[in-house]
Amino acid sequence: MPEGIATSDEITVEELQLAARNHGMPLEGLRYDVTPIGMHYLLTHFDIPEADAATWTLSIGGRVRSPLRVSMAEIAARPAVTMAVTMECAGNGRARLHPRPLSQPWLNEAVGTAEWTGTPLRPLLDEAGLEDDAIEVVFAGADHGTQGGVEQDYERSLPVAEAMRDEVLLAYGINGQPLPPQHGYPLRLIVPGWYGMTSVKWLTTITPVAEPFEGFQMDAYRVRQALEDPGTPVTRMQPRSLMVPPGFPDFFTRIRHVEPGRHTLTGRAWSGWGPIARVEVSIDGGSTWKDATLGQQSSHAWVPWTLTWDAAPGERELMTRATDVAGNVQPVDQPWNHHGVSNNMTQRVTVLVRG
Ligand SMILES: Nc1nc2c(c(=O)[nH]1)N[C@H]1C(S)=C(S)[C@@H](COP(=O)(O)O)O[C@H]1N2
Ligand SMILES: [Mo]
Repeated sequence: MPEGIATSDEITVEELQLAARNHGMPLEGLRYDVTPIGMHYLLTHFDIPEADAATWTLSIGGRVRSPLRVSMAEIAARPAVTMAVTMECAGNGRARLHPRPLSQPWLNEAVGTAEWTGTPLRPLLDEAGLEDDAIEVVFAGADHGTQGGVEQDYERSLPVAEAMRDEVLLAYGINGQPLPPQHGYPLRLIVPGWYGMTSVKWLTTITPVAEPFEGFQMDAYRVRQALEDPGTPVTRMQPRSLMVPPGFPDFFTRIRHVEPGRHTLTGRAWSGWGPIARVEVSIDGGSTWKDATLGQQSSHAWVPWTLTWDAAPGERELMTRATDVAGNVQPVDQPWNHHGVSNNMTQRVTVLVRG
C-alpha cells in the first residue's frame, strides 16, 4: 500500500486520536438553520493556540504599497457584516473510501452553518494597496506543527480575485458571540463557498505574493491518484445533501427504528458552485428516486428540503443526493483519491420500519 493509505479496514489509534479532537456535527443538528456553536464541526491540524484579543495584531505585508498592522479594536471599529455560511471539511466522507486515506476519518458529518460576524477583507487589502504583480494572497494562522515531515505554521493562499470577493470576511464573531478558542479566537478568515481549509483560523498575517504559493497545506489539498501526481487543487464545495436520520437510533450500530406510516423526511443541501437545483431521495437503496421540495435558499448557507415518505415494514436503505445549478451531481459511488478530499458521495441511512 502507498504511504498514507490504510492497509486494513480497522481504524487506527492515530485516526481515533484525531477523531476525538475534531468532532463532527451530529446529523440531527441538520434540523437547525444555524448550527449551535458546540454542534458545529471542528477541525484543527495542530494545537489550539493561546490567544488574547487585547494584544492580537493582524499584519498585512508582502506585495503591498503600504504595509498595515491592525489591532482587534481597530478591526472591530470597521464596518461589520453578519452572514450565514455553510462550511464543510474537504475530507468529509474520507473514511468511507476503500482503501482508506489515513487522516481525520470523517464519515459525512464534517459540516455546519454559522452566522459569522466580521469585517470584509477587501477594503483592508485596498488600503494596503496591492502591487500590480500580486497574484495570490497568503493567510497564516498562529498554530504551528509538523505534517508530512514538514514543520510549518498553518498557511493557505487564495488567488487575488477570490480574496477580493465581497463575501470574504475577517470574522471575530460566531452566532452572536466572540469566536471560541477552537473556532479561531480572536480572528479568522471566512471564505464562503470554499471547503473549510481555506478559512484560516487564528489569523496573524496576510501576505500578497507575486509567485504561486507552494506551502504544505496547498499540496495537501489536491485531488490526485498518487503522491507523485500533480493532481488538481481542491477549491469550492461539491454539492451534498444530508438527511436528518429518521426515527430513533440503536446506541452502538446507529441503525434507525421507525414506525410504519407517514413520515416527513427532512435535510439540507449545499454547493460551493451556486444554488441547489434539485434534491432527490431514494427509499430503496437507489433503485428509484423522488424529488424533494426545496425551501428558501440564501447565498452562502444550506437549503432545507422535505419529502413525505409512507413507510412500509421492513429494512430500508434511504439515500439522498443533490444537484447544483452548475449541473454537478453527487455520485452514488465515490471515485477514489489519495488524500480522500472533495468527496461527496450520496448518504445512506439504514432504517428498520417496525412490523
Ligand atoms: N490556522 C488554522 N486554520 C484552519 C485549520 C487549522 O488547522 N489551522 N483547519 C482548517 C480546516 S481543514 C477546516 S475544515 C476548517 C474548520 O473550521 P472549524 O474548526 O471552525 O469548523 O478550519 C480551517 N482553518
Ligand atoms: Mo478541513
